[in-house]
Amino acid sequence: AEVLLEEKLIKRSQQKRRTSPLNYKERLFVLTKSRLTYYDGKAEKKCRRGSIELSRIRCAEIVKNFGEIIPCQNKYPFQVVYDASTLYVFAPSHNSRSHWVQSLKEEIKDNPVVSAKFHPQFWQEGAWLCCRQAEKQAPGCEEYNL
Ligand code: 4IP
Ligand code: ZN
Repeated sequence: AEVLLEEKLIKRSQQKRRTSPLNYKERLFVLTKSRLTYYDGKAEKKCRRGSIELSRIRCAEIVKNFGEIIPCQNKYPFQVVYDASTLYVFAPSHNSRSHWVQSLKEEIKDNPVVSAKFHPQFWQEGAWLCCRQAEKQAPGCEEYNL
């Protein structure tokens, strides 16, 4: 498939299991018309670690940060919300993040699953920093605009 965007970015583990570690990994992100996929570029053979069907994405947006420490090298976070998960990705520059968020928004704009609301800040240590709700699936607290 045609590659719309491709760049080395850093991602936070999605912590899908209760026992999942919280860590940050550099991955090669590839956006096509149908999927957002990330690969381990350091592996001997480029190895696919995760892939999200664009039709399942409910929200793609920057993450607002008010001075919380970002424990990885890239300081420009954005979020990809799909199914019951949120993937946090960290871009190396404002520009890079804008490209990713704008491209994702363009590709998901006709998705029936797009959310009316979202959380503008991180889910961290058991609560949303934006609204302090302590339930991961709690409804978004800010209007989402594509
Ligand atoms: C892994 O930690 C990696 O961070 C995975 O990221 C991540 O999967 C796992 O989270 C997490 O447990 P270890 O490498 O230390 O085992 P990647 O797939 O990029 O390697 P995600 O879902 O974030 O891709 P869980 O919760 O999915 O298991
Ligand atoms: Zn919130």
